[in-house]
Amino acid sequence: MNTSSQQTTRLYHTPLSPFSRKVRLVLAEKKIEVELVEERYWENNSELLRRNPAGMVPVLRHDGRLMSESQAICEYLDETVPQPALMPKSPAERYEVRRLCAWFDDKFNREVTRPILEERVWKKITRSGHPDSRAVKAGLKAIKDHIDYLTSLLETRRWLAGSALSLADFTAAAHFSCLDYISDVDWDRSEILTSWYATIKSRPAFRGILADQIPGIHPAPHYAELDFG
Ligand SMILES: N[C@@H](CCC(=O)N[C@@H](CS)C(=O)NCC(=O)O)C(=O)O
Repeated sequence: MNTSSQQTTRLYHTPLSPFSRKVRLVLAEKKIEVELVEERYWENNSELLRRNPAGMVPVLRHDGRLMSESQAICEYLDETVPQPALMPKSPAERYEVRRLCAWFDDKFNREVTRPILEERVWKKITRSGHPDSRAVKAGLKAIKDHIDYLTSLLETRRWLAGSALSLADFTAAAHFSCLDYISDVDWDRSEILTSWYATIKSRPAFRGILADQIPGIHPAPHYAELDFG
């Protein structure tokens, strides 16, 4: 009998969505088998609205539930599949992980990921006009300050939020990997950030997203290379 809680875990996602990638990385890190279903959220999609009234990806079907909001999903997965742990033990350390997740999902996304992907990827896929070079330039200018800030964190920490690998690293890596697909990260700006990304990118959990091929948008030559920069 196939009761709802025995259903296959399924992720409705979009390949170059940083929020989808964050959930894919966490599922892979925790070795949770998942079936990926690609969602074209920009097409009027009543099924997506039924699964998530906010009309956004990712949506995870898991444990008999339909779940949305990447941070909530990842924290749920971390609580229900505790190993390897992606949230630290103390409230102060967990605070720092959540602060950095919000940094990427709010600020970095607003200033860098979304404008650059919108202009360079989504307009092409949805055939909705030419890239606005001013918006791309603003994103590429903003990423410099972010790289400098992350470099300053990594000067005193092994991982972004402290001494242990955490959800903050996967959240950041999800955003960087989308930009790296189209070669929009100036890795020469920071050796320490490049080394952090090379380390996280070489984890088995990263294999799935490194194999992504978006029709009509070729990945940068170094995108799937483990030794780069
Ligand atoms: N806070 C949400 C953000 C998800 C999100 O913005 N997803 C984008 C794709 S990257 C989306 O589905 N956009 C469709 C829309 O806004 O209508 C999360 O963390 O899951």
